[in-house]
Amino acid sequence: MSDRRRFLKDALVTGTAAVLAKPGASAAQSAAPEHKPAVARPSAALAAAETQTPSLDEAPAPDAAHIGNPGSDFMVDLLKVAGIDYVAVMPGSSFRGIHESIVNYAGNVHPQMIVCTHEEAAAAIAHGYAKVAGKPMACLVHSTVGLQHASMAIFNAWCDRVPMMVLAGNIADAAKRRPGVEWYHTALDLGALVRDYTKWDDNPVSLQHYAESFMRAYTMSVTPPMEPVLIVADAELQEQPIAEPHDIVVPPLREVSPPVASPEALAAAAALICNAQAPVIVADRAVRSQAAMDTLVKLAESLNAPVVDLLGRMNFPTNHYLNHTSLQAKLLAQADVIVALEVGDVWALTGNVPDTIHRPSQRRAKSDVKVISISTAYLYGKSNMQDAERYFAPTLPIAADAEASLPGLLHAVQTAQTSAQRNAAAARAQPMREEFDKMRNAAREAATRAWDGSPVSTARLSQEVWNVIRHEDWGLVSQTNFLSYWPQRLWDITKTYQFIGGQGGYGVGYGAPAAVGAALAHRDAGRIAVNIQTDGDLMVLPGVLWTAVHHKLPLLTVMHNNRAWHQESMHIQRMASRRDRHPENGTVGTVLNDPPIDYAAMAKSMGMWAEGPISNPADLGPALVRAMAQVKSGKPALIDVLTQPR
Ligand SMILES: Cc1ncc(C[n+]2csc(CCOP(=O)(O)OP(=O)(O)O)c2C)c(N)n1
Ligand SMILES: [Mg+2]
Repeated sequence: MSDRRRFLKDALVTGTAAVLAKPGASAAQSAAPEHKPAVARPSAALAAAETQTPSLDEAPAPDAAHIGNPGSDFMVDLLKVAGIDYVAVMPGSSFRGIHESIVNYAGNVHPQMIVCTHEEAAAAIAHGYAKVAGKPMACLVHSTVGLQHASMAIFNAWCDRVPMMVLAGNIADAAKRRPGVEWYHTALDLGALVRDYTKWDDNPVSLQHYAESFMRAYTMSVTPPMEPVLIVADAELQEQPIAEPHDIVVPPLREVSPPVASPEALAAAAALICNAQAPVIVADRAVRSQAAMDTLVKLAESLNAPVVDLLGRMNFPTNHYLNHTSLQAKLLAQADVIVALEVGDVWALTGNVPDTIHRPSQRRAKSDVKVISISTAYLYGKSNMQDAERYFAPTLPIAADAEASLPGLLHAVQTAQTSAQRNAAAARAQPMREEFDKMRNAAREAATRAWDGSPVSTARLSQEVWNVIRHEDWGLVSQTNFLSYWPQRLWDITKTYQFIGGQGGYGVGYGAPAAVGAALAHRDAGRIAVNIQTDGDLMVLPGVLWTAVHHKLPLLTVMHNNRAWHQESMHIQRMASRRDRHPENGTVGTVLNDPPIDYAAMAKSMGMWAEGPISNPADLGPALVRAMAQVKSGKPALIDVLTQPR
């Protein structure tokens, strides 16, 4: 075993400080690939063209191949130590050192490259992956140009409180930049491009600095509130041999315990909750694990309190009699105590600003309602991006991670409850069950209304998809706000991994790549993934279909193809109606039907099995069965369905 491999194994097994041993010339050779490179070597001509140099003399010097023990091998070791299995990449020469190290030094496993056709896709894939895998992946971006492309997806992940390691190449030393492109692909302060929506970033100037900053960044990213972080990997650091390997100390990777609510705060919360006549629990980005979902179920059951799932995460089983999400407005209006768990917009639980001409603030809750808010929002925030929502002072604000605080909250409630309160809670069970049954039946009834309609209704589409996945181990990897939440209203979604929430920052273009990232994590867990995919979203980054095929992901994509950015049609119609001018012109600039897009042909062109467009709802079930056969054999498939707007 080479010294380097031993270092890595020690660090992985013990997590303790390790000193990088210097491999000599022979050791450098023993770090040669265990696996053949996954990509063909570029020709000198290609390399020169990529760097836009006028002469082949400027192509990478052959001696680059003989630099043993390059810094980028060490950078890849750090990814291994952090347990990062995948790095999403669109190639770019500012990180060619790391790219080559992943391919040849790591053999393209742990980490493996996920090949992307756009950096925004790379970051959004990492976003979707983290929400299923429960750990971050990395994306590697090409300095100024790559980071700007990735920025939209980093923003979504930041709004969504999702961890991600963004690594960006750069060439700090001006004297080492070749004339031309390398100057454009360097920034003095690269992190400034995304600093408004990353938790932390650094631009290390030595490998020791890199190691420490990498560990600091990783630790901050995975500590609630979880957020993307950026490390700039200087090209010189990547490409030069490590000068004094003995002197480099890899700091240990230590998990930080998340902030937990104090027993006093939880006792105060429990007293309010147990006294309530009409308590309501509202969960948003609260639940990350099945254990937390199970604890939330126990908490709700011990109170027989209805739960409103705002679906930032999959917080509460859809088939549980206390899931009263559809009754949100009525419940919040009647509540005397609201328990808000990682709710992004706590103000909106008691107030509203309607989309009317004067936008008056309105009250939607009782004037004396007591609000308990457990949230990491009290611990972290940035100024520029206005994700904080309107200021609200709850009765009892608790600065803590809801998931980590749930066991304590359950315990506090069970301890505080008097027998009279227990009896009052027990008496709520039957009415809650009846209300739940009424709600589910009403949803089924509503779903049948446009059952045979063509184009296909979103309810029918959702039900047909449910029919083909319900007996599999599956995960829904799309947003359901575009579907009037039909999956939540009709399906039994009982595991936290079966739904991943939304974009975070409502940036369109997240859906398709996040589905691919989530499908990657589901595949590793032996599950299939299903994505009900809107058309406007797919057109932002259609290249992710290729990535899904390239990496053989078991992902069923069902197009919700309403041939429109339909939400925007509605906005223009609303404007025109308000101004008393031609609402029928609301489709100008908001539809995707001239020419119509053939998504099946698009998918096939990238090697994906596909059918459609389907407009007769009776054809949908059999097509889905055929598509599922593909997916179950480990390949992605797409069905294009012409749908009604929502
Ligand atoms: C990056 C970005 N650009 C534009 C918008 C505005 N926008 C919100 S919804 C939407 C339409 C999305 O179309 P589609 O995905 O087909 O969903 P549909 O509205 O048709 O249900 C657009 C363009 C946005 N949210 N994000
Ligand atoms: Mg659409």
